[in-house]
Amino acid sequence: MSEVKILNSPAVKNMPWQDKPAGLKNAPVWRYSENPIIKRNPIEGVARIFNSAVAPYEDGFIGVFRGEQTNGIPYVYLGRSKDAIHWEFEPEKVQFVNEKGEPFMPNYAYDPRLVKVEDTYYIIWCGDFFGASIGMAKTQDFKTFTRIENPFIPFNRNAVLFPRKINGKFMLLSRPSDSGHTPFGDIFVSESPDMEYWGHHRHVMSRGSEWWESLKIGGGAAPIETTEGWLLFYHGVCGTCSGYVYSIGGAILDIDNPSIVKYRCTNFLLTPEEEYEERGFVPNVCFPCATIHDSETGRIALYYGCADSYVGLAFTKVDEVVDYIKKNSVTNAVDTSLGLQ
Ligand code: BMA
Repeated sequence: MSEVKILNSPAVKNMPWQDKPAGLKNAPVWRYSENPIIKRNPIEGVARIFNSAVAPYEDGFIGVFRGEQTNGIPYVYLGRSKDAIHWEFEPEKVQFVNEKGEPFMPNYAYDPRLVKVEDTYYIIWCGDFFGASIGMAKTQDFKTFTRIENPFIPFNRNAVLFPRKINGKFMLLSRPSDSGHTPFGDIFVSESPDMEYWGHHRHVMSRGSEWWESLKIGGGAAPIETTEGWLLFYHGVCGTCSGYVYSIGGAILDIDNPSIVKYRCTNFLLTPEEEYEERGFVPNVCFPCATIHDSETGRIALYYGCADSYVGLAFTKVDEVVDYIKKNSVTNAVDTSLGLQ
């Protein structure tokens, strides 16, 4: 095994973990035996929680959760946990305000990500800005959630922030789209000096290199900084005669120029195969949104939505997963370029 290390990330006390089961085949990513960790009807007025993001906070963990309300509209709910497995949710949805502190609620919000950059936590979601688009807010205390400018005009359905500035700029992965169940999509990266003005857009990687990701791809968890580059867990979608199938893929991006893909795993890392992934509100969905990772041990816990119905947890180790991605890497000239055209 190589000596790949997680960089610029603290050790995590109470890291959620389960050892690799004997006889695991294929990618070195294994499910938590008690999955799903969040089941149906978790909050009064919320039928399902899935596609959600968590982070270490104070002496435990905090998360922003996609709660599908009983009126069918998705919103963001806050949850806290001591062990990152058992979660307690606030009964009310997150109350967003504008810069003046006045209520400023999105019409709806789904697939939230939670990323700490320096001393601020950013929440990024898909919402409505005259069509599907990216919404953002910031908080330092998880009491006040202040909206910041929408980074892009419509349509864009999937955005993930890097956990530190690169060359002095905030960096955001996103997937330009249409407003429906978009049947296409590649990952791009954009940079900003201030989290308000976004530009220098670059193409990162395209759908289509493998069958399991032949329709569209999108950023998943915030990239993890490692000695080999940014480790990205993303989702890849293929179309079948009974609908889309969402799997989890892995790639490693260049540390200073993340539009350059150094390695891209030709195999999926996880694909729907358990009952809670294959059966639900939308069947056959594994949708990664966050990791908790411990720089001391290299352990990674991956949080993913299951069948638009539950939250699942899977584990891997940074050295094993990076080795697997490198060993099974297939890139093309578009992936490995700076992404200008
Ligand atoms: C995508 C997003 C996800 C969802 C997936 C499968 O377009 O809307 O929230 O998990 O479809 O339904």
